[in-house]
Amino acid sequence: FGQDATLAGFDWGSYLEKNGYLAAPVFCFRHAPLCAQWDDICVGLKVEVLNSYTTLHTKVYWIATIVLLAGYKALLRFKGFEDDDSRDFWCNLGTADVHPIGWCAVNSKLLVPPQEIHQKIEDLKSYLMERLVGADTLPVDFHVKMADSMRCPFRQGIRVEVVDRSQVRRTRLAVVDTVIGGRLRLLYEDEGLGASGEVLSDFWCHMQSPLVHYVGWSERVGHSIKRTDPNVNMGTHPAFHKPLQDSVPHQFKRLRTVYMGETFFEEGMKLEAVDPLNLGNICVASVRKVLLDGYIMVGIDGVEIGDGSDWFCYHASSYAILPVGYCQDNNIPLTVPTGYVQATFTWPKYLEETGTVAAPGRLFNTDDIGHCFTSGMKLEAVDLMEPRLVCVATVRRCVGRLLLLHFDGWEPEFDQWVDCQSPEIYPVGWCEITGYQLQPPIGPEPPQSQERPNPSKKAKPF
Ligand code: MLZ
Repeated sequence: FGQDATLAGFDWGSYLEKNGYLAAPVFCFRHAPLCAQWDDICVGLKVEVLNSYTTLHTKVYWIATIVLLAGYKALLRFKGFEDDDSRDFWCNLGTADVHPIGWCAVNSKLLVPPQEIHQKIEDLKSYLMERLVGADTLPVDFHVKMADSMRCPFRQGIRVEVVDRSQVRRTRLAVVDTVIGGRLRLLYEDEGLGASGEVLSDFWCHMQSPLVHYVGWSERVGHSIKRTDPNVNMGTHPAFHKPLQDSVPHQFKRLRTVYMGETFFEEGMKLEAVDPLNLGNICVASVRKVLLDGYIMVGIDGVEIGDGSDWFCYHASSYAILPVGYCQDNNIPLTVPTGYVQATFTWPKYLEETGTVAAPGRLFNTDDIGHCFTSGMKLEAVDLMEPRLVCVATVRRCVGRLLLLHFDGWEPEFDQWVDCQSPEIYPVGWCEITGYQLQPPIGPEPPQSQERPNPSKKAKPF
């Protein structure tokens, strides 16, 4: 499964232009390469870019102006075309042969205008001087910074603890097989290989994902972990060839410290939580167990299997746990336990009936941290149910720090709530830069139905 957007003929530039879509700017994505530098990248900047409108045999460059930005992609217009937009072209600032003004001079490259303009410009030298002195351009270290921000502390053969996709309440030891753009392809170390040595199942996540941890984490916080079956041998797979190396805490993102003193989450307290197996639903939920370091196990009320196998671990600072009443206050449909009706469900009644209390609101990380996403913006987002797939997506709603993402061309059942700082969402053009495959929209948008995702339809885990 999975398609390659480029092979499928998908092109971000024409997709956005044709439909008048807006892309989320790079500076919205804190973990994304060049995020910190992006404040200075704007429409009007001038660059030196490869000029392919020439019959010369050597590579030559010409000056262009950014006329539009979409994530990492820029719509460029060569100097000399001025108001003529017929030759505008998209290029990815992260990958293209595009440089700050002055780069050609320093690197002994030729600045040659496209044929047509050449005839119009009498004195090239004074033309360039006039137009370029003091022009805003890319920072000189743009490509160096880009390369820096692509560095990653993970490589093949590093062991981690990661959620077990067949039983989400526990973790399992896995080994990094591939790293692309900070996303890790993980192989469970006792999954076994197929008859011809092929991998039977893998798991993808970004290195900053809350689902992946250093070796020893589960034991430390009291999370359950599957014991590795010593009889399974992965030895023939390249990821297992070299001696494995255990990952350590500093390779992972530090979570905000929470104080678990006098008042913290307690077993039985009620809350609202994003259903880990149906990320478009926010449900009535309970704290099932309190672990260490600010982690809690949460169960969705009414759908629990009963043996705790579908409990899910969330950190107290997670976007995915919310105080009771959050959905109502924010006009989000709350998924209620079977036997209840959304229209008549009220928290006070439910708490009374179940003899439980709501988790105190101050324990939740619902502070408005501020972000610059708005609904309608396009981006590249991981389908967290099939986390290998990075897809063309749209921000459908923004509520506090939560974003409801829609996958273009897919039914609304596939929509997912994510954190605005999720490491699994990327600016337009990220796949192209990292060499990750992008999933294009499948067909046109399905007709907008009024129906909500059906809470009883359990998606398969991840
Ligand atoms: N196996 C799945 C893939 C869905 C991927 C959707 N991504 C937005 C299906 O076809 O149902």
